[in-house]
Amino acid sequence: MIRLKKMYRLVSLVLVLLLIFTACKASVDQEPTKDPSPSDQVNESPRPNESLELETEVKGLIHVNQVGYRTEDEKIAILVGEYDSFQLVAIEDEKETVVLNSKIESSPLFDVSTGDLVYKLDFSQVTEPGQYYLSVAGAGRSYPFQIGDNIYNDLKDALLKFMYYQRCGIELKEEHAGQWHRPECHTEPGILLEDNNVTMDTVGGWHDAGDFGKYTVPAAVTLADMLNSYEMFPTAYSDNINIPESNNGIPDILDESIYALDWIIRMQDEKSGGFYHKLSTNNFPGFIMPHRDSSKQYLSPISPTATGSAVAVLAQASRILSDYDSEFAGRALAAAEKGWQWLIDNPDASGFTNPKGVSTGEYGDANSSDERAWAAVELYRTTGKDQYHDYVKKNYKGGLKVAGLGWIDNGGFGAISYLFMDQDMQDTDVYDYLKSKYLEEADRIKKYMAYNGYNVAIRPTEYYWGSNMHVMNRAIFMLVAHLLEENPEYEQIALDQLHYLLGRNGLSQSYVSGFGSKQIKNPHHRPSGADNIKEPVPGMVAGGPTKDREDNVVKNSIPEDTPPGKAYIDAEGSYSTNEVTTYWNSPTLFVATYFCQE
Ligand code: G3I
Ligand code: 9MR
Ligand code: ZN
Repeated sequence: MIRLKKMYRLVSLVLVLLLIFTACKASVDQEPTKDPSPSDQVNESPRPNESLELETEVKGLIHVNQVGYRTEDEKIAILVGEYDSFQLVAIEDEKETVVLNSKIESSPLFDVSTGDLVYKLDFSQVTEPGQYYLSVAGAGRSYPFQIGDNIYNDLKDALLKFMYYQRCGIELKEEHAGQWHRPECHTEPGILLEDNNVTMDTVGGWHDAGDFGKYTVPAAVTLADMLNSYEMFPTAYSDNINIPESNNGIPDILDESIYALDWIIRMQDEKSGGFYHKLSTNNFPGFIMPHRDSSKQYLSPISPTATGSAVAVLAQASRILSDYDSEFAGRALAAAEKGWQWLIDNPDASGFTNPKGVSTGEYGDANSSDERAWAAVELYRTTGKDQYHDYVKKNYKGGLKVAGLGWIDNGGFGAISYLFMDQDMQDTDVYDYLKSKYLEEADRIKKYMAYNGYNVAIRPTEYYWGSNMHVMNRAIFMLVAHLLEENPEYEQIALDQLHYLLGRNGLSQSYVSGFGSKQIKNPHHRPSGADNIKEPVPGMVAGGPTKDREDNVVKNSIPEDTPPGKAYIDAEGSYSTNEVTTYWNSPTLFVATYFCQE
């Protein structure tokens, strides 16, 4: 029986490979063709009284951004399979009007990440604001979506408000949190794992994700995205997303950042200046509400990655906040410079691994050259001191890998900061090197896009745990490249990643709770799972499909031969595909904010 099973597997593997090869060959042989621009397509405006049979049900074959498209933007949907024509239907007061009836002329593309043969439906010429859907005879209809301006504003505010919902140590009052209000949690002092007689006031900060752990590096990476997006697009941020600090004269994104920065400062060891790696219970709790988690929280040892990333964001925060809160800005800089001294005193400190008896999130990373270089750039940009610039000039090639915008590799934050600091502070060699590396990587991503059926900027091999973070970090990367050297193609690639996240993907899944017709409903998020409220907390970005099948729910419910771009399940138990974290929201916030600017 087993031999038969193996034979079957082998045969099906060969068949699948053959299909992929022939289809790939087809798509590679066909130089990636430019989709016919709207003007090329045979677009007949519907003739009066034309009786078009419109599809009535969604069959999951027409993928759209389920929030919508801005009026002047390129508007493309992805269709799976070959069909004749498509109709764009306007919905107004329950009346449906066909506003575009177009032959499908785009060439097919085999998408390796999903196994789909896809066609592009281009309706960019339609700019009239309103509610629409697409209909393709035989392929059903799409989910509805908007065409309009400012259509990403609610998304932007919800992505930021999620950080508030992650706050630890305070009550989330109903006036701010609505139905997701909850009592204060984790108000006890942190206990030093290395010496249980020592406790520290480490109340505050954000729960990392679906768990209640508080981890310095991911918190710092989240803050870097938030502070970068504020530093680059300050006018796009409001003071009224209804958090306790709203309408205090400080943009809410900075108020929310201060809540986490204040906690990061508390994670500093008074004596040595190093930053503790995390504060968590020794094991993950069950699916309970935060205020029900009464287990002791322990401070795991100081680490170079925690210290480097904390120093970096505290130095950056100090320069941004100096006009708003000079006392806090001063405290942040003092902590940053003290932390830098720990880095200098501990050049060979080993990377963090979970101590014995601790099984919560590890965020293990043996290489702190990126965090150290990032810290030096931010300290230099804020203070102008040569000692920091000297470090950068010695270490930029190894430390500031431009693509690193995640919790493991984060030298890219240092590269961005260096590239955008005042010109008179920059060393020409460093600047020229970083800029050329940056644009080289942007062009690599651009080239790859021609071969990807869903215009998503990660390869089939890059669907790791938290793949949506990698997608949105590529979007940040392309926006920064566009800001470095204006290129509308770079900007479009960034927008395509937002389209992907909001439903234009192989599963027609909107990966953001509260947004889109097929939005995530069962995130691996303890408060959403234990609050007896049907709707999850809104504005949360799920990790997304992964190729590595790292939880039992995925293993037991998704067939092994599922292509990486479809290996996702909207199930509470799937923490490797359906958890949420502050540092998956923060890059999405950066990108959404860019496209909300007036
Ligand atoms: O980077 C390597 C890549 O080089 C290699 O080719 C690939 C092999 O597939 O693995 C990649 O490493 C992955 C790593 O994330 C970086 O992407 C690992 O497979 C993957 O297991 C690891 O997952 C991390 C996960 O914790 C388990 O450690 C996620 O990034 C990280 O977001 C997640 O973080 C958890 C916290 O521990 C606890 N709180 C929730 C949070 C989100 O789930
Ligand atoms: O809830 C935990 C989630 O935050 C982590 O990302 C994940 C992997 O470390 O672990 C989750 O906790 C599970 C634990 O690992 C195994 N027992 C079930 C726990 C809840 O799903
Ligand atoms: Zn808490």
